[in-house]
Amino acid sequence: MKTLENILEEINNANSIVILTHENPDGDAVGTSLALYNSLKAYGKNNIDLIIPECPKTFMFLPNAGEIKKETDIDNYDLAIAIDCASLEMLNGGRKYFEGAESTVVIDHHGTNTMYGDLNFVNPNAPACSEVMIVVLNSFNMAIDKEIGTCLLVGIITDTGGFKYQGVTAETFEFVAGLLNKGVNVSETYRKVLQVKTRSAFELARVANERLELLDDGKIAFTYVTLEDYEKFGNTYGDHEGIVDIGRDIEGVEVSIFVRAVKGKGLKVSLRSNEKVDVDDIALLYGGGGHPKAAGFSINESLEAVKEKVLSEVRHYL
Ligand SMILES: [Mn+2]
Repeated sequence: MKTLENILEEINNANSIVILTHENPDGDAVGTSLALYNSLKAYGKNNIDLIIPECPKTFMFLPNAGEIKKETDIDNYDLAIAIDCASLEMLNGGRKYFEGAESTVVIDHHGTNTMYGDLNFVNPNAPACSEVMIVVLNSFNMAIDKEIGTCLLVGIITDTGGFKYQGVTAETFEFVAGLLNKGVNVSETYRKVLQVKTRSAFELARVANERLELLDDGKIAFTYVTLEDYEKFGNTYGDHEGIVDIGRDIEGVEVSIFVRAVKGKGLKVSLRSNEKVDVDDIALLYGGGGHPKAAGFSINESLEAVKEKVLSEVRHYL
């Protein structure tokens, strides 16, 4: 494919490369960007940085995760590659590196992607950016070994909720079969990223559980956590993962809404839907994005005001 040939040419021509991903990074963001980082290093690219300001602890077991940087003082990389990120705004802290780079590439799977790179390789049908990356690495003839495969698997299992979301395809299992053949340990990786919870994450989920309200005849689930909760339990990045699914998994719920406070950044609203509502339409109204059944946005207003607004939007679509 021409776009991929052009991307490889940019990689070959670049002396310095930076890899970036979206704010509040999840397993797909970290796993896919780390897979690319490890692949490009194996390819012989030594002057390369992977910048993730707030990397969740859960993913620190991945190969070379210790090399992830929070920031650098380089503002003019030859090439910036954004992974799993739908828009320039969502790069957040990474935006300055992207804007300062000589050339830019976007590799993603969000239907809401704004095509903000010089070159954009986006497949909205892929349930995880990791799947897009497998296609990219195969086309570059870059070998996927056990270590890189483990990074990619983390992306697939987190973005598909452990192979259970609607976006999963036969290809998803074919990709995973390929990773198994490379020696990737699926059950161990699955347990580490989807099942084991830190104590602080458990405490946060317990509070969210207690506060969960079922509204509109049980069609809408709503819950939230505050900055005080985070302080009380000593939570770190990523501890909220999975809380929004508590509501979605209750029988009869169509839309699950989870609001959490983010220090210095107002509120982050996560939306999950079962069948009737495409929640990315709602997220787009507030400058966010995502997928039809999983989306989110940030907003700087009081919890009560946000709750009222989001509920009225959801009711409109129900
Ligand atoms: Mn993703």
